Amino acid sequence: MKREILLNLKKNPLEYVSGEQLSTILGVSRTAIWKVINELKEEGYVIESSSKKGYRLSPNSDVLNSFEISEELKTKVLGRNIVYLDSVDSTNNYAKKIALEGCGEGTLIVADRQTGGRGRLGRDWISPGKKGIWMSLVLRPDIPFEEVQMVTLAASVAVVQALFEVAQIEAGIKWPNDIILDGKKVCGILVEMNMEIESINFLVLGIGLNVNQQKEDFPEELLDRATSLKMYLEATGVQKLLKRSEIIAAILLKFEEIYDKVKGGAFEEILSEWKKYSVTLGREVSIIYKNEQYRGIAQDLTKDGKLIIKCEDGSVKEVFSGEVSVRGLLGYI
Ligand code: BTX
Repeated sequence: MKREILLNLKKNPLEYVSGEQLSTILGVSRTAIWKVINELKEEGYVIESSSKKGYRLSPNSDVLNSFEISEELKTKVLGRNIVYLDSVDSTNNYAKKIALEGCGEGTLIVADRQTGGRGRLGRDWISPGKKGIWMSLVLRPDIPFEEVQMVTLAASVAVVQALFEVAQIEAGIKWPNDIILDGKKVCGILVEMNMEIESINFLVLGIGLNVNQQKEDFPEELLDRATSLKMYLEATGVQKLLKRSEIIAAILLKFEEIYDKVKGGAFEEILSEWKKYSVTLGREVSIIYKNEQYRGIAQDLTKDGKLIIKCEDGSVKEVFSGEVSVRGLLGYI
């Protein structure tokens, strides 16, 4: 019934729908309607109630659930099966669990809060309640494991393009997995792999995007290197309601398009898109890779997405992943 009430309220966003109308349409009592309206309010929907006129849904609600995402979704496969969780340790952990149980390609796990969000190399990912997008996609591509790096690069491109589409935000990509705004990290991507003997069983693509956080939502030590879409927009004088369901749908649509290119081996197209947004190439970088540190200029990417560095001693190195600092970004001087 919740779904039906929401659909009715959404049909005429600026007008009141009376309790009587709703009770006639749905064939239940006005008290039953009133109870559901209260539940919806508790979930975060902003609903104005007037004893004379009825109920009106404010378009300014940023509520995340399967219904809201499905309403926005334009993909063919990705996100067509959604698991929404109020709170979970990590959406990547949950995705792995249900992938092992056999869930299909494109299953989306999304949570309002993560209590044990993870970054790479065992690091934490701060994921406060109702403030960001903490989501994971289960993918079952038929590609060799050497090509998995392409999924990370493709996802970064999809996020950048979606942010531009939804909010005209121009973000950059710091190799290999950070989306950067104003020199600060706004989004991180974590791809995890489950292998069979020679092939990939499944991948979990985790995306953590800071949306509505304010300064006080970040721990002190992250303030100079982390930001949210809201903080960025406010600093540039833009007032805009950011709806997480809309952003998720935009990311999935962009990703679906580019993921087809990953599966079809169209790496050059992906790399050329990636390079448009890179804040790493051409810059002085410092990389810690396999316990060694290199300094030099990030020159280019290899055909399979490794970073090519021209080191200070003149040698050229190709790195698959690692800790990258870019001069002038995130504190590398
Ligand atoms: P990363 O290892 O590149 O970045 C982790 C580092 O980023 C942390 O050590 C900290 O310095 C900083 N950090 C932590 N939280 C935040 C934040 N909210 N915003 C900006 N910087 C932060 C990046 O790893 C990959 C993150 C993936 C997160 C998604 S969320 C959904 C899915 N589930 C899950 O557990 N992880 C992924």
